[in-house]
Amino acid sequence: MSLPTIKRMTIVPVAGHDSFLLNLSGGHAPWFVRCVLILEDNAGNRGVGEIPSSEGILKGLEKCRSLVEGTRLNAWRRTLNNAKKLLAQGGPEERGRQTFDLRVAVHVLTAIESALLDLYGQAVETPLADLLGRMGRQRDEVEALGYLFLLGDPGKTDLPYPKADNPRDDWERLRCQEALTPEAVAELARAAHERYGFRDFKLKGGVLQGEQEADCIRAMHEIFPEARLTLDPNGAWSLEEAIRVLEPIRDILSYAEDPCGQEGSWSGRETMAEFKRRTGLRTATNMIATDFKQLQYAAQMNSVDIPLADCHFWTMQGAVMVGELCDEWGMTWGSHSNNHFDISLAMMTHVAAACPGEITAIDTHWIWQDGQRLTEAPFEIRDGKLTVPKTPGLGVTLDQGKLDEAHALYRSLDVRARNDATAMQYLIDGWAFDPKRPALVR
Ligand code: GKR
Ligand code: MG
Repeated sequence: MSLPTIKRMTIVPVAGHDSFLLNLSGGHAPWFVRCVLILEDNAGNRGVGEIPSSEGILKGLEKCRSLVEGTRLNAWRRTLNNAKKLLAQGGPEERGRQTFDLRVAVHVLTAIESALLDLYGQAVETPLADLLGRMGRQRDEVEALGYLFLLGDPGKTDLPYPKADNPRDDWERLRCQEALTPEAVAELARAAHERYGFRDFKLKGGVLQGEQEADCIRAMHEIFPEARLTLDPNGAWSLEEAIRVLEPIRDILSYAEDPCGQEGSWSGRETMAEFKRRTGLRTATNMIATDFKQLQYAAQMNSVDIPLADCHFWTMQGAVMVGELCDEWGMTWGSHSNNHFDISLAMMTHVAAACPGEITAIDTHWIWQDGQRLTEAPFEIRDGKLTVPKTPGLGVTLDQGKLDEAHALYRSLDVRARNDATAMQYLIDGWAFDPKRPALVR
């Protein structure tokens, strides 16, 4: 069967609004930037992909243009392979020590892969989840966790953070104001549960002293005793600190996400293995097993139980491969996230749907962005779950007007990549990132 040809590739950097979310890297700016890739074929269909944005990523996509335009959809694997080889010429890249991944090539490849598979799925009338992995779709619903953050007071800055002028519910009100205490975090959990029905929660740590963050977990456990809870300081604590902070709450913690990391002459995979051995707690990571080589060593060393294989930095097929390995090796697959629009939400849903075996509730920042959109009907989280569509491809329709608005916002800003230090400097004069010190501990 001869499938359509890719006629045009369009790269659209976009921006959206964000609250004052705190993490080890500082405080989120009032905006986040993403990049949307659109491929149009000569049958008039559009395929899309969404990834983080940076100057490097935009250049990387541009570099691949001639390898994508003019190719047939039948050859989507070859097209991806060619792009991968070209991008590899840039040499090895590092994820960096920030909470987010700084690599270029893998993100670029994922955008192309998503848009190609979206188009291919439309051409062969098959949903993307059914095309992924060795076995295709494994489930029709994907569980998400309530991903909570400690929040800075927007009133302490002169930055245009979103205001909840007519909040629809407590969640819309609370996500715009300071939350730095166990009580405030418990309120966020309650409000998120009421709106989205989450059963499990994650708290982003690396902000307060570890013991104070453990108290936030205790407060969440008080109101949701059945919930699977986790805390993620992005490796901010030393091994001894991680043990001191988390041992007392081990019975209410489902797993610990990157409790420690690289330290002196020890690698992050070594400290995490030691942490697991000494506490008996399960561990998750999006920092020390971020490619197949690292995953191999993490598995050999027994450092990690739950690799959080975010499709944006594993590729969609790569993330499902991790899911397949987890299933074979007796590990648990999960997905990490960063701020994202609804195209990414769809990508993550399809990927999670194709991972075999028992997976853990996926991370998503969507609840912080809910109300903004680039597609006509964003997937919804109901009863803590996302429904995997049965429609061909990614199952989303781009809303051109919304895309144009988000692009106009991007152009109006001089923000070209994520930077959490600037907002943080409103709270602490001269604040600078330190991978080993929680953001508010200075
Ligand atoms: O959005 O501030 C954030 C998170 O800290 C993000 O950058 C992390 O990559 O969600 C992430 C994580 O699980 O480490
Ligand atoms: Mg993490």
